[in-house]
Amino acid sequence: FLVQNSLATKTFPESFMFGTGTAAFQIEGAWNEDGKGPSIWDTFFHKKNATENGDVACDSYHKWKEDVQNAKDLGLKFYRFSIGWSRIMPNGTLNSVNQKGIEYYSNLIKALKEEDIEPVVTLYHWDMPQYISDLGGALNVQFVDYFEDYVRLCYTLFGAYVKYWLTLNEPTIQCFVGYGYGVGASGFALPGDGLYQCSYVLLKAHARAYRIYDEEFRDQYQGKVGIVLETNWIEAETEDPLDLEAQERYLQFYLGWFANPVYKGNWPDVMIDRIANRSKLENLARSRLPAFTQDEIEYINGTHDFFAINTYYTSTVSYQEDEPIGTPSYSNDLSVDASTNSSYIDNQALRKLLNYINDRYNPGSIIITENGRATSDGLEDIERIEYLKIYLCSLLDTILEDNVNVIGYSLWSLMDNFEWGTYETRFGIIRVDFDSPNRTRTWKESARWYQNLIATRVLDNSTFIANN
Ligand code: PNW
Repeated sequence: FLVQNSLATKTFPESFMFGTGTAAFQIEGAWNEDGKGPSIWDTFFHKKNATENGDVACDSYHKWKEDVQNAKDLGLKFYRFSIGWSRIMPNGTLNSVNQKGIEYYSNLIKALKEEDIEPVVTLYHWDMPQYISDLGGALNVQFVDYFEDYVRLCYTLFGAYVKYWLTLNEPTIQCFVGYGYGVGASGFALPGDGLYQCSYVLLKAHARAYRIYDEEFRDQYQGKVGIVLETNWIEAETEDPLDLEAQERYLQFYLGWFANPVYKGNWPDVMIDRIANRSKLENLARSRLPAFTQDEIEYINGTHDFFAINTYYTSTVSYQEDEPIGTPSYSNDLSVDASTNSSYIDNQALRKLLNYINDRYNPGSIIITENGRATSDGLEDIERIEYLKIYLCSLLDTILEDNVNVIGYSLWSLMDNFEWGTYETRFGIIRVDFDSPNRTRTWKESARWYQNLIATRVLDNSTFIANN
């Protein structure tokens, strides 16, 4: 398809913030160094005896100065990274606090501040301390208390420097992978119950983290706190009302699952109703979706200072008959026919999604905390640049034409990293040589392109005509 000429050379507002993102487990390595305790992802790959694991990754535990230098040379306004809970609290609790781990993040944060790069800190990007998982992890509601202790320590230590806190990264995926379908840490395959219990506990944990900041730190530090949610844009296969209903149901089950409790109060009605009905038909005494009390609904509702969204692709959905009652699972509860083609780049996806979020949840401001695509190895990553142009063009239309208040964009990722099981899936704008003990970093074409975009704020699509 053609990118319209009218979209050539549009300018990002002066206040718009460009950044890149990473996550502790995916880049740090040094999995047991200087007192760090194991996280569930360390255990997961060690147990599997996988050939690939996060033991060294990009070795950012040792090479963080070079990473900060790259962030500076790119001209980033902010750098999103995560704190490894088990690096600063080896068993996840207050009886083990690791000074060396604290030093690592203090040094990183201070170096960023010195270069005028805003640290945007994810408190929890899936790497739960193993001991907390042994106690039940996100299936044990006491997780909320452990999380409180951890986040309070982070706010206390780093609150003077950090103005943007992200409580949880993509709880949806964590609940799917770790507690629903068991394909990642901690490996629980409980598709009809576990993932809902996980979501119940993680929402309470997020809300607690937000409230703690509000009550104990906000006056002093004036930072902002939010949760990072993720969804593809969901497109209906046709304009048929049944397909449109499937589209909306999917969005409610996927994005609304976490967004509704935080931005409106309680689970989406369609989830409450459908899961309750199916549970009844399964002869259960109560719904597999745990009920929030009125107090809990109010405690969780409003725990946001912005809407942080990760998005990568478009999925297409169409209507299907409800799955028969039998094996309880999220996907049977949802009962839509969905498919994703990750090589198709939809030039309207981001605009539609951002407008949907704005209309539905009215969050005041939106930050794109992840967007990007993987390419095969190499420095000439033209496909990445094409993808970025299309998504950023869509983003600019949203800001300039639709007046949606999107305040920042965090490209995933600063560098190639451990994509939760493989080093082949390369999301970085900087190449990492995983065969070299130095983990040598080399700028790709896209890094130079992004550097230029940040410097000029001008998105130039004139050289970009067609794709696919
Ligand atoms: C996100 N999906 O994960 C994570 O936040 C990152 O850690 C990860 O590296 C990045 O996206 C790239 O994959 C996702 O299946 C994993 O829809 C899977 C999905 C979405 C996001």
